[in-house]
Amino acid sequence: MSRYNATAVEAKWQELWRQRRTFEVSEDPARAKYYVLEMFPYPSGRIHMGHVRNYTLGDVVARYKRARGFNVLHPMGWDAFGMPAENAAIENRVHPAEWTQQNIATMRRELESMGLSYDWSRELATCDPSYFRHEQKMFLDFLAAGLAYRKESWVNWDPVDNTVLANEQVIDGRGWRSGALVERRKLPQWMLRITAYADDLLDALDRLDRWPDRVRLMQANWIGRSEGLRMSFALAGRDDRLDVFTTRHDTIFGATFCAVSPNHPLADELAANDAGLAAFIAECNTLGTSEAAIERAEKKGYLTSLNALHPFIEGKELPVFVANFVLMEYGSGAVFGCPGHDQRDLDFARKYGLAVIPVIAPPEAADDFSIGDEAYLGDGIAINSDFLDGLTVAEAKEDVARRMEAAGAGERTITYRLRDWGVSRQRYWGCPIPVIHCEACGIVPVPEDELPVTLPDDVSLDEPGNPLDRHPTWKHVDCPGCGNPAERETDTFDTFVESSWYFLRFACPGADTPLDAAATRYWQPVDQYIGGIEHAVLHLLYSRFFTRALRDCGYLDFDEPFAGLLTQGMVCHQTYRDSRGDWLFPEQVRRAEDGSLVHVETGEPVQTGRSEKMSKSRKNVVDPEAIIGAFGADTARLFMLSDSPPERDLDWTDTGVEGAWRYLNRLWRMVAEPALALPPPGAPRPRRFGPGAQAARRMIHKTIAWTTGDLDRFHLNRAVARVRELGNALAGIAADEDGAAWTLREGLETVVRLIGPMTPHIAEELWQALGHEVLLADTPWPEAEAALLTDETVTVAVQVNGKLRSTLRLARDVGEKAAEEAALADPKVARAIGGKPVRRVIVVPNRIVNVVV
Ligand code: ANZ
Ligand code: ZN
Repeated sequence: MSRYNATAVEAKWQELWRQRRTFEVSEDPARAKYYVLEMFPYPSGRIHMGHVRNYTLGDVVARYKRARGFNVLHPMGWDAFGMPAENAAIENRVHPAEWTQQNIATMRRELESMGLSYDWSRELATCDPSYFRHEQKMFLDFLAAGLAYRKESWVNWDPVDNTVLANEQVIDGRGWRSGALVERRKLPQWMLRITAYADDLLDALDRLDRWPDRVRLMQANWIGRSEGLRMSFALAGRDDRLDVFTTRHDTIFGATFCAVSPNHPLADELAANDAGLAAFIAECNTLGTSEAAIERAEKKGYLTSLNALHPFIEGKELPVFVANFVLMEYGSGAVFGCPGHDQRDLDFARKYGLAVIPVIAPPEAADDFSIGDEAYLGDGIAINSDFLDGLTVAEAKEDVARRMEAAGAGERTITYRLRDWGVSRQRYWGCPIPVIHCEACGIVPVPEDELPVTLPDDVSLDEPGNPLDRHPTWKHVDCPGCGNPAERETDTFDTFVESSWYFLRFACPGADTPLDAAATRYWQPVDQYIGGIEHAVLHLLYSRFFTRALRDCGYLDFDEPFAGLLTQGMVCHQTYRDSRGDWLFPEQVRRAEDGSLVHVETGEPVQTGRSEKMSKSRKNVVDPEAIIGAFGADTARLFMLSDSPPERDLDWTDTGVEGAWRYLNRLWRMVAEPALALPPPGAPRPRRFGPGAQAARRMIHKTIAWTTGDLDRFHLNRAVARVRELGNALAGIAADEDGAAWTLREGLETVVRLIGPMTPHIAEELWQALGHEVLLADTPWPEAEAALLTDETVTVAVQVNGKLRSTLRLARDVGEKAAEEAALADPKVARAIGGKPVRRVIVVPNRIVNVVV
């Protein structure tokens, strides 16, 4: 037998699967479906190890479920709009469309070389008009249903390039290209009303019992439901009032100031006559729009001339500040500050010399309680609080809420941290938003028979601003309503819009309508979704919202797009630096004779650093194509699966890869050159099995049961280990036992079938070598024989002439002959027999062997 040639074998089976359309599926109401999906990639250039891990995990699930008899939908496509294509266009003078198509071609070829069981006939790219035309139609339906609307919102504005920047284009507060300090500006933006579903999106998390708890918690925090009280404060010397939102109205007697957002109408009004305030507001607006940036910034305030009147303390006035930490978009854009019980308020009070009054104390310290550097956030009872004194936090809240409501100055409310989703991007390489602006008619939807609105090809990307806006002709159209000259919307969608429904389109990629009802009913929802934890909030939440919005527009009739979710860990690698501290690629490092690591060319010593997530910036990357070229896809897949559980991080090591490669070669020899001449496939089962064969059979069937359970629970590393152990166990079958060769075939076939989902090429090759004509990919999953799963051994007493001489552990039901042989071979029994001829052996199955001499 020749050595295992992974390259030739893998190409052969990939071609055969392709020719036979093995993984292409269609609706079949007679069969149960299973939809497994990996998060589709952005076509950035080449696949990386994170992709390899993600798609290997998905492929194991797909092939396993297929073998279990499910009609498995396992598609792949491309999240093909986005900024990198525009950046590449600027750097390399290549059109974003061309750059994207080239990358898709490269990455498709790479994925094909991994032997993934995709139904490629369903491939889609979101930048294709045949895809996004349906998205435009959905948007128009959202618009009609009030789920899409336009609103003035804050954006990052680059004052030099005169353009809106995405959050990731703001680096340390400056525009990524101009380096100018970024400003906050208000511009009309398209919004999707995700907040309409806030409660439902939150409540339904409880029912997603096949999602990781961590992801559900992150989504719950992101939605951020808060029950509180809207309180209105009278303002000294004015008729209008100040509304604040609080969740801690129990602390009202500890209030020592109020604060409003720099974007609050009151701040605006006061700034008109206060140059200092106007400057302060301008400074706040350079912070950028992200909540994280606001969270990180030093807390600052500006004291205004206003004072709010305490609702319960006659004559007590609270100074009103404009403060950079108050968000206009949350609650009512204003707060009362209680330094005793909020750390931010405490820091603020210390900075501006405001009083700190503790009003909640731990029960045991109620008599003597003061606040130092730390606000008291715990539970307790009210102190220094007049009529509230002695009440618990909950009771005090209730009392305050009731009194404020009775006075007509308060209302219990629920607020959410979740904001409506701003989907406008002032970019070229995205899906055009299908509306027209007419001076007379306002916003006019593009008529459906004019969809899709496609992008113009001839654009200049290397000038600042939005190329669609600058284009000489594209935006000029006649108004569909009145016929007068009008302008197209020049914003395109956030690319998260495309990824919010691609999983739906995979069920009916060729349909004329956005979704085909029958296909949707059959295939949806996704049974198992697999991807990175970085998408825990946005992508997954947007998809959950989109599904609900489509439901309400009559597209489908379910709520949750992903019944099961697996978030895989990262692929990590050790980091290396040279003596100057510059990062080195792994291939620039070798081991010197003394065992130390040195630079391949210079021989200089190399410092090794922690193992970290593979990233180009640290150069700790290994190119999947190089690994697949050298060892084959099965080796890469096996290594990805065997070292860590899927949800944990995985360390990529050369020795690990080599170990996987050696195992596959061992497997090859074990099956292709078996230790015994095997009976033909399907040979009838022998009637008797020797003890070793019987024990091996129990191991075979237990391994089937265990591995099946492991795969059902995603314990894929454990499944690999079990299959490897089974291979070792088969080596223990003695050649001359009853049923030995038959059992060896059963064992080898089982190994091949169980490892099939993980290393499909070598498994397919060995299945053929074992004499099978039906593809392994078309062969059902093995079933464990229940009888072989019970206690495999029994204790048998051995007597010589009626006297107990020894006990043996024997396989249950080994048969009389095997029991007799085992008894006679026992040294203690042999001593008792003392060389006398054996006259008779009486076997009581599974209990006693009596030797008569
Ligand atoms: C008074 C108070 C006293 C508060 C105290 C806290 C502790 P969550 O739970 O996240 O909803 N807040 C309200 N609106 C705000 C805004 N627009 N920007 C920044 N902060 C705002 O937080 C609710 C609390 O956040 C509210 O309760 C309010 O401060 C603050 F000892 O009111 B609290
Ligand atoms: Zn018009």
